[in-house]
Amino acid sequence: MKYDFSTIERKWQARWANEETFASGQDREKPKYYVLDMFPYPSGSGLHVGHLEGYTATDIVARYKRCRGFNVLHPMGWDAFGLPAEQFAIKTGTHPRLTTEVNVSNFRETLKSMGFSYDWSREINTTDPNYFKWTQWIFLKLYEKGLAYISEVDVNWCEELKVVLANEEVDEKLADGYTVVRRPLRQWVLKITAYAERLLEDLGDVDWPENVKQMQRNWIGRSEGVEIDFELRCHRTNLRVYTTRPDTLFGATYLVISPEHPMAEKLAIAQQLVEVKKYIEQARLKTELERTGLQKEKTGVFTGSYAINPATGEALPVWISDFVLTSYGTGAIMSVPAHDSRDWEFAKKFGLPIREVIKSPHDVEEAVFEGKESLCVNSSNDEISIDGLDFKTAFDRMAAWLESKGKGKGKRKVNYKLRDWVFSRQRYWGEPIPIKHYDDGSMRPETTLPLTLPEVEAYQPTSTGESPLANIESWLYGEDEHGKFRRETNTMPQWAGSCWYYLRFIDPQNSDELIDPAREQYWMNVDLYIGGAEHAVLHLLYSRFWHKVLYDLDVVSTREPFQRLFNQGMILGEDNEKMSKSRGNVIPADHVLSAYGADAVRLYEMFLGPLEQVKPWNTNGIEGISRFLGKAWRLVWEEFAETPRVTDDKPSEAILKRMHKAIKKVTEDTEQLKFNTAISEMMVLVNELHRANCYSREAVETVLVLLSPFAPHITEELWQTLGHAESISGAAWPVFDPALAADDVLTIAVQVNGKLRGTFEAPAGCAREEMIEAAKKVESVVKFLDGQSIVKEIAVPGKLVNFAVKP
Ligand code: ANZ
Repeated sequence: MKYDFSTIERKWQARWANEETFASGQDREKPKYYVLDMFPYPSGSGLHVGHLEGYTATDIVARYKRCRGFNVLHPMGWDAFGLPAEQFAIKTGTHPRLTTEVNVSNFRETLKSMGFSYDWSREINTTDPNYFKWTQWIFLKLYEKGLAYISEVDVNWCEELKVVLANEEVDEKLADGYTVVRRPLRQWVLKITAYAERLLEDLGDVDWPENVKQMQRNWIGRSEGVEIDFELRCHRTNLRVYTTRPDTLFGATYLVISPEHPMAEKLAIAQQLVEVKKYIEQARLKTELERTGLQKEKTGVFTGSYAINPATGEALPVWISDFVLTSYGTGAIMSVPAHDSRDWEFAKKFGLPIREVIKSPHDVEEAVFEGKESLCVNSSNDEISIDGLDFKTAFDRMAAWLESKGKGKGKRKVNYKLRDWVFSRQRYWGEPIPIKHYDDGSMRPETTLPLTLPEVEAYQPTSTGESPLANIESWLYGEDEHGKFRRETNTMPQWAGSCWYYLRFIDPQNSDELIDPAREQYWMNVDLYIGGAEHAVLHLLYSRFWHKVLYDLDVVSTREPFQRLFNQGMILGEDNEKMSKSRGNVIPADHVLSAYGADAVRLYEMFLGPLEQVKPWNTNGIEGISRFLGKAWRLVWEEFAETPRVTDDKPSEAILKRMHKAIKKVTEDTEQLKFNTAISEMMVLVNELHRANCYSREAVETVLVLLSPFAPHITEELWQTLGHAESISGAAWPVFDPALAADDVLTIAVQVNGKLRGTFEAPAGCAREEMIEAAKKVESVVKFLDGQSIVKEIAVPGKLVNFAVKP
């Protein structure tokens, strides 16, 4: 019988679908395992081989865990709101719903032809009103808790197109020659900052890659510092700065405020006013990155005003510069040019004094010294001295002194870089925000959810920057017992739907609740979440935030949603570049699937290298995998045979040992997601069985079960050939016998100058260096080596070690 992958794969895919082989069980006695993919945005260009990497990995885990007796939840769905479908609609008038439907069905088709063991009865789509009803419900909970509010926020406004751009679109539009400015607009904002501390703290409870945790920590950006009030000369108010280095206060030689600081214009003295106004206007036209990029030459303008340094009593000039951010700290800083590089550059450019207050290894006029490990100098006045103190002690002393000073000159303050989350988009293709605005200025939640999208004529935003919903009067206006109202026209960002989808998979059809508590308690947390590193910050932070809100509402019982996270490394094109349409190096999944079949593609994706590594695709490499599948097939079928070649003989002792070693290796590697080495172990085993002419049922069936999570179709077919009526996906995972799996122990002789002086035991396959090290420690050998110098070391693996020595 020949191996015909396409017939076999189609046969089993149909069978799995008909029999709902992978529906998660209702048996709550069983331990559960929830393994989740980052669900895709169904784009028009379809799936490429890179997308399949993570999905193959989770599928192997799902199938492996089923064989180990777990009740497995392995679902798939679509993150289907978003810009591309909307932009296509603007260009062609096609309703985004239609585009989405077509794309979803292509995606689903490809995933099914990969043989992924999803429980398709749980498929969800974020654009389905039955789904987004609950996204809107969560929004209203946030609103009730005061975690959703309206604020004036700067948006990216494109002057020519008269639309608000998403951050992702800004570069593209600038490249096309459009003007983009920042302009304040009324926006919904979510108070994620209220959860900053918990978002940081609970990172301690999850099993995530350290680099992802670190990225989250950096994004949240907690810092401990002091707010210090500087008395302004000729003004009745103080200027409050935020510093993480109160230990450097004696070295503060000028102050800088951001161009948007409320005092900016007020501090400008008459002679400086024109220049100050000009500077503020210019800053408004720059993006945040343009302002804060480290390479950027510092710019600034002097206000003409002065403020008193509380430590030195000196009057410090107050400047305005755009490297100080409005939205961080107090939007004002004390500059210590000797010990902060931005301040140093600024001082050099504008000729401001530089004063060393941390002992520096070089002249601070020549270069900045940012080191914290040095001690304080030049830092004393009549009331306090911190000279000779280290950072931590000096920090505490200064903070305490400032706090104790008359009226409190300073106050300890924890700050976060994290900003509240701007949550509204001026778009059609998103979840409508379910809020009604009444004529008297009050707001009320929509009473019936879901609030669905009306049909519109055109998908273009209005010229005032509102979403196209603002043009649909029949939808927009209404009246109820509270009076006349206008609906909110903003929609939610694409992040919204993906913030909580992992919960809905647990109870996708529930129309009364977001999730049934008993189901939630059984299935949560997600045990393993695999996806791209590009989601290391925002998606994971946003969903952790919502999860914590739901936890506070008693909707979920766990503090964190995703217990273990794994980022797969990207698969590059054959040219070693990131796959992209513009480079023309994309390898569509469908092409390789029809040429080589799902089992070969699955194995090949995993055999490319360690899952976490970035690696290039190489179509030639699949050939080797196809040959391996042919060899696996021939364990059961000789090419022209009409009956399988499998016998009921007991495998030889040597084969049994080989087999149990393989079971051990494949099991351990699979647990650790080391699929490439698990596959090579199976390759070796299959070769050895052929070499030994071993077609014993016991050995062959072991290979089939081990291989089944990786190559489910071929193994399912051969399993059936061997007389099994039930799917191999339910077969018990083989258990290794530690005695058989253990390395053989050999007795090694130790000679000194050719004379036998002792022996020791070592595992077969022990490396030369290890043998030599062990030989030197054998008690009876030691005295013959003592005081001698070894001129030569000889190790014969598995047999002996000989030392040639001279006195
Ligand atoms: C004096 C000083 C001396 C500072 C020194 C640093 C080093 P993190 O750790 O990121 O919180 N800063 C404060 N507010 C700012 C703003 N709105 N825009 C730009 N910079 C701002 O950083 C806090 C430090 O960044 C603060 O401590 C302040 O500079 C600056 F040797 O104050 B520091």
